Amino acid sequence: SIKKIFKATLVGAAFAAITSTATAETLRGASMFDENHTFTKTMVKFNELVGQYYKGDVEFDLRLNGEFGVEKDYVTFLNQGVAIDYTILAPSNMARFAPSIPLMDMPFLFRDLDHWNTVLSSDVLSPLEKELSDKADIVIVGYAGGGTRNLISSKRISNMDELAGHKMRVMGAPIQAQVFNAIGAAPSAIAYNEVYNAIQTGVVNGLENEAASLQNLKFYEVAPHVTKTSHTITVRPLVFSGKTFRKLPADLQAAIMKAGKEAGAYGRELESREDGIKLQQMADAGQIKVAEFANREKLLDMVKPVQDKFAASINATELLSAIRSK
Ligand code: MAV
Repeated sequence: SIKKIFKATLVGAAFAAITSTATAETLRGASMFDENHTFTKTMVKFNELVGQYYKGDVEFDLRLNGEFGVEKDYVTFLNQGVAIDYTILAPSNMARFAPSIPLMDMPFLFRDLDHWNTVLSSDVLSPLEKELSDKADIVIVGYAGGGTRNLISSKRISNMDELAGHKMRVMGAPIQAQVFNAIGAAPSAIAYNEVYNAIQTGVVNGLENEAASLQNLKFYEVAPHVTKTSHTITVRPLVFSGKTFRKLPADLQAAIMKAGKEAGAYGRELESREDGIKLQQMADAGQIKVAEFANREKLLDMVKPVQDKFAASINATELLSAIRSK
């Protein structure tokens, strides 16, 4: 609020007069969605918690509705330390900066929500966090996510025959295209903010996404068929630019780490609980038609060798077995 900023400025100015250093920190965040999406709610929660845990002055400037672009832009901004300071990112949108990070959101990585929860409440992913920090200068402060990704298409895709040659958009990481190729589809990497148009103009016939984002961005208007392949349970790190993070006072860094864990847990609980509810809401409103995929087990068998090969290529064979055996 203006009042709060004014107050913070006054306090800052008075203090600066004595020490000539202290001013209130303003941290800018970005969401591709409006205030109803779980990512936005998770970041709002994060802002509140940091405010509680930090004794000094901190302001948050969270920009919504893709004002700063989409995740592939955010990752560049965080890497360079420009435009924004924090956001929530799909690991598969960070591949350009840290090739191994998409391992954490490979399709068919998690057996079910219990497995996903166990992995995210362990520290098994820490080698990937380290690589992200070393190579991309991006710090993971918590884990949101918890949506289940399904096929979303303009035509019905409910079995292997209908999937064969199906033109669909995937996220930018090569492993995503490899997985969907392996199951017979024809994937192409398209920026998220171009997907709606690409479907409308027939460049592709669909995408894969989770209920929260399907509902928020209304992809169902051009792709009303949802096929429950349930191929991915999302892992969505809440991330900071290392360049910003290092400049912050130690007690603010500590508040961010604590708030990040808690806001992430809040977001995971919310999104995983609402996932089925949102699908039902869209079905009830006549926005989507939901079908089961006839051969889900078969997809799993086809994808496993692709996962193994990817893990081997990034020296993460042991890590992949550690995740699988959780
Ligand atoms: C969903 O909106 C989210 O999982 C988001 O993190 C991804 O970037 C997006 O899908 C996508 O498919 O690119």
